[in-house]
Amino acid sequence: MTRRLRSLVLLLAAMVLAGCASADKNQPATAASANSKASKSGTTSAMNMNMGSSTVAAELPAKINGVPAPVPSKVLATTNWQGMKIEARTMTPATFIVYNGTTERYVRPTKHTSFHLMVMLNDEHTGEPIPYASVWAQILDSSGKVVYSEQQWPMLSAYMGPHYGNNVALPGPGRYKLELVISPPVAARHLEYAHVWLKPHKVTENFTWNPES
Ligand SMILES: [Cu+2]
Repeated sequence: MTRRLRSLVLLLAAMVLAGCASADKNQPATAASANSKASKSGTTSAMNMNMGSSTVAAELPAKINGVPAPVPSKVLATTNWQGMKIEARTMTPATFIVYNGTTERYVRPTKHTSFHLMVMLNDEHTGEPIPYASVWAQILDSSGKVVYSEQQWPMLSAYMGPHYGNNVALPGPGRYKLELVISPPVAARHLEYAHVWLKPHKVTENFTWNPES
């Protein structure tokens, strides 16, 4: 009798433990599926707001490895090329490290640096960054003179995600023209990316640079 009772208690304990464990395991999956259901159906907009952008923003720490988040200032261009979302924007000047496999070089902003140029290439359907492309950026002043012309580094950032960028020094405030040349990603592709981004693509956009604004 006592033996039976003990084994029953053990069995119950085991069931409770197993139940807890499986509940824990299931929780993220359940929450995730609820998330996707909510966002797909779009029935509860308040829920969507909570689970959407605000959640992402709340998850970002103020500092990562001692580095504070950069401050975005201005969108210079945004366009779509065969399902690739192209966005160029300025950020506060940034220090970054160019690592070539054996040596590393720090690139620091100077007093002439106007902003950190970031070009983001993302899949329009999934939002995933598109790597292995290359980006050349050229900036012309209002008289048509080239004041900046450089290849953008493929860059990694915890805050901004993978992007293409560089620090840019403009001669001063004024009206400028940004010209980007996006070259096709050099990579093997799954079939959903067949027949797209096969030739270099040019993006041209005018912008005004005013450091005070
Ligand atoms: Cu960057």
